[in-house]
Amino acid sequence: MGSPARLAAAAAVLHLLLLARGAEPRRAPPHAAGRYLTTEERWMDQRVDHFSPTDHRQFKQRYYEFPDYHGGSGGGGPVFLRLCGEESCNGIPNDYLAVLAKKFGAAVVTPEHRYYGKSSPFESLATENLRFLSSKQALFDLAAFRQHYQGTLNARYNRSSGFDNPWFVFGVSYSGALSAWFRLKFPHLTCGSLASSGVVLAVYNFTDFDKQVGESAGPECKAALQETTRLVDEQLRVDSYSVKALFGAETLKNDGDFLFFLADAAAIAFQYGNPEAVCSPLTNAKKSGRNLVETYAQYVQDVFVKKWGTTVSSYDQEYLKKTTPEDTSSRLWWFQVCSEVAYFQVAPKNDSIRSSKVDTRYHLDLCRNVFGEGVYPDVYMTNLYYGGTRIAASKIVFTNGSQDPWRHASKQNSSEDMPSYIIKCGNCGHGTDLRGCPQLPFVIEGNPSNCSSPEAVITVRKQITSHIDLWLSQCQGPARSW
Ligand SMILES: *[C@@H]1O[C@H](CO)[C@@H](O)[C@H](O)[C@H]1NC(C)=O
Ligand SMILES: *[C@@H]1O[C@H](CO)[C@@H](O)[C@H](O)[C@H]1NC(C)=O
Ligand SMILES: *[C@@H]1O[C@H](CO)[C@@H](O)[C@H](O)[C@H]1NC(C)=O
Ligand SMILES: *[C@@H]1O[C@H](CO)[C@@H](O)[C@H](O)[C@H]1NC(C)=O
Ligand SMILES: *[C@@H]1O[C@H](CO)[C@@H](O)[C@H](O)[C@H]1NC(C)=O
Ligand SMILES: CC(=O)N[C@H]1CO[C@H](CO)[C@@H](O)[C@@H]1O
Repeated sequence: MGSPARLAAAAAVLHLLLLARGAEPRRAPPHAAGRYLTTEERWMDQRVDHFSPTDHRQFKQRYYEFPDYHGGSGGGGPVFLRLCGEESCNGIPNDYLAVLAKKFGAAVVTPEHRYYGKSSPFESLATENLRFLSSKQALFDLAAFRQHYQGTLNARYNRSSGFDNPWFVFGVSYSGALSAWFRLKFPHLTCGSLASSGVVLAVYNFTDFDKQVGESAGPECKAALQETTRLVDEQLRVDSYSVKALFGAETLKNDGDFLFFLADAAAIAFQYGNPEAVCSPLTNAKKSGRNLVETYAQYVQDVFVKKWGTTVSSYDQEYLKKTTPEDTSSRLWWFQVCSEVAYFQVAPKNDSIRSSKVDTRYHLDLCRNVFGEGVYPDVYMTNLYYGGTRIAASKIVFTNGSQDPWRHASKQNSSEDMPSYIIKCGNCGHGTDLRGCPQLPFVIEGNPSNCSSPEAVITVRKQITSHIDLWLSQCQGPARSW
């Protein structure tokens, strides 16, 4: 992640929640038929600063609603609050959540995260204007949104204003963390949460990310990736322009940006369930003595950039500095990274896949260069506020894909009140429970049939369903349990 979510897409675009580098979401998806349940925009007024007693400014927050499956007498069925994360929110994706909504007779609503897409309080994203961009403000938006939408439903069904539907919250990746944190901070507003690949632990030096890439790759592919990194580091010293040009990335003047781009190109393959896309060509090249750097460059250009829609500029600090960029998500996510959650994807001291130049210093320099002096991720305070993996809440399901480098920032141990499941398979990545395998290109309904173990996905989906069922049933009436 960069961003936990990121995809762009030339042909495909998905709306995955991606965390990939700082998190760069990728480009806005085309509205291909079937990819979304709805793309019809709605709006609500939201406060710019929920924590100031004197600042009453407002901004327009975009959202979507899909009531078609809503059941229950007089529209009393559940409402599924599906969170959008660090990217433009272009509709309600037609993935496994749609299947769940149908099963439970639930309406689905999705608000866009503040600042992203069309929900920005400011036109200029100068650092000064980003001071209201935080997970804490975003959670308060969600609480206000939840009440606003409940009011809309009550009016629609001519109900008294005190009526409350049972709500359940869903999110993947950063929005998976928000989903867990929402249940933590506003337990009276939701019956439970699903935190799919929810990155609830703010991590400063996130070396486990790179380690997981190595484990997911397996020994042979890992060795080929490491040799490629070594060769690129060497060529960079000799003739940096030529090696960058080979990857179509000669616009990246900063060597760190270039090396991060290459590191992410490998990580994203595992994150989104396409290990063979990078491992097959590299291990074949190694066996047949073909040039590893050229082979990797071809993967980066043809697959990472063209097929999956990554933009080189999203790795360019000169681009990230722009305060009115066309793609706002990269700058915005980096701000969240640099001010709140870090997840610095640094090279481990030993045995790393990525270049050792992608280190803590690189990340701190980026934060300073892009946002100015004084923007620094205080992960201690973030984890103090939410509890990290020791989050003290209840009725949250955590799910993680076994191959996903992000899973080490999620809650992987299980307790009765907060079950955690690892979906184990060769291409189980980020958000596999909702999105299937692979996630690039996007598959409608998150079909598990191409997961290397469809059973693993199906089993976890059954477990998720039974938790939702139980917690919704415990949520209503005066005997409600927490
Ligand atoms: C709500 O009341 C209005 C006006 O009395 C009526 O036209 C409408 O059909 C009612 N809607 C429902 C869902 O009962
Ligand atoms: C992160 O890594 C850097 C460089 O290795 C080190 O100086 C620093 O102490 C580490 N910080 C934490 C919080 O682990
Ligand atoms: C570094 O990694 C290699 C390969 O995994 C391992 O054999 C070696 O013991 C490690 N060294 C240290 C100091 O951890
Ligand atoms: C849960 O896992 C974390 C790290 O993954 C560990 O620090 C903690 O002790 C574990 N808690 C329990 C109750 O096992
Ligand atoms: C599954 O993979 C096969 C090829 O292996 C492909 O033809 C098919 O479209 C894929 N199905 C899904 C749902 O991705
Ligand atoms: C519930 C579950 O599958 N827990 C496993 C999660 O992953 C860790 C290792 O990362 C295992 O130790 C747990 O058993």
